[in-house]
Amino acid sequence: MDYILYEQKGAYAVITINRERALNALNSQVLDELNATLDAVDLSTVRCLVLTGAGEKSFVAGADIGEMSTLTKAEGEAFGKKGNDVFRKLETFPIPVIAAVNGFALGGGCEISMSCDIRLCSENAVFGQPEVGLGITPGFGGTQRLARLVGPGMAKQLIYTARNIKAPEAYRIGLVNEVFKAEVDAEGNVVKSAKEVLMAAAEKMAATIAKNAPIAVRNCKKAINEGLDANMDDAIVIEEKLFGDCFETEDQKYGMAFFLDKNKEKVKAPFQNK
Ligand code: CO8
Repeated sequence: MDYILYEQKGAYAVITINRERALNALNSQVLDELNATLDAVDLSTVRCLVLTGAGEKSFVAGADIGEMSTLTKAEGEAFGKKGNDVFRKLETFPIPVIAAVNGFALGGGCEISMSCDIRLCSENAVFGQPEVGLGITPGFGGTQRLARLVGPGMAKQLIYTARNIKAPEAYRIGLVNEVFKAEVDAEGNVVKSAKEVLMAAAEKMAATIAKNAPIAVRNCKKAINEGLDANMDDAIVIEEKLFGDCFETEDQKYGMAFFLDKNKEKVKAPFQNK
């Protein structure tokens, strides 16, 4: 792989989009490699993913403008589909994906972060959908996911104006869950960069998620995702089925037996993904 780094760290893995010279912009090759990386994740051992961009400056500065600049209508639609297919794979990936947004998340960068389950960012993060300034629409799901995440009024304002927003505003409108600052000492020297603090927090969260019963976590993701696309009567049935599905798993039997055990001196053993 030229543009994707993959590192498994115990029960979670970190995927890094590694095209720092172009601020990790998404060209066809990056999208193909990301697709192949997701296909190769060992779901028998990996229980959560963290997605980030290489370097301190940019998560993903969008789809590759150079590559898009000469596309025909048909090629534009095909490029949109390529991105959408990978982003949808991320969104419906069986295990949770945390976006660790380290800087620019513009256009396709904002869109890929919105395909993840959870967004955390560094204090230098900048989000936006600048597409209408380039003569196109947000074509990797931005018109759909931004409206669902922050509401149609705010999404329309951001998309129509093409205005970028900084981390505190992204936090205020609910686009990110938490913003991480650099650690400085008493003299004001940076001890840990915002990216380092962000990655530590994202990986800690991934490890925490990975400790919980894997089948239950996967079913929660499915229930939330599929339920949000349904009316409440259907959504509650989706939840019931996925709830019922957890029973008779070894992890459910073990998790409940451990709680009910009156003699809990022993340490809780890890869940088995069974
Ligand atoms: N595509 C290609 N190259 C890029 C991109 C990009 N999106 N963003 C940055 N780069 C490259 C620059 O060209 C530059 O390369 P070089 O050194 O060879 O000249 C390098 O990265 C560094 O960038 P800058 O020198 O511009 O760095 P600055 O710090 O001055 O500026 C910015 C940083 C503000 C992030 C600036 O680079 C910028 O505005 N980038 C473009 C942001 C943008 O508009 N993104 C949205 C793109 S459109 C999109 O994502 C559509 C998604 C849906 C596609 C649907 C398909 C049909």
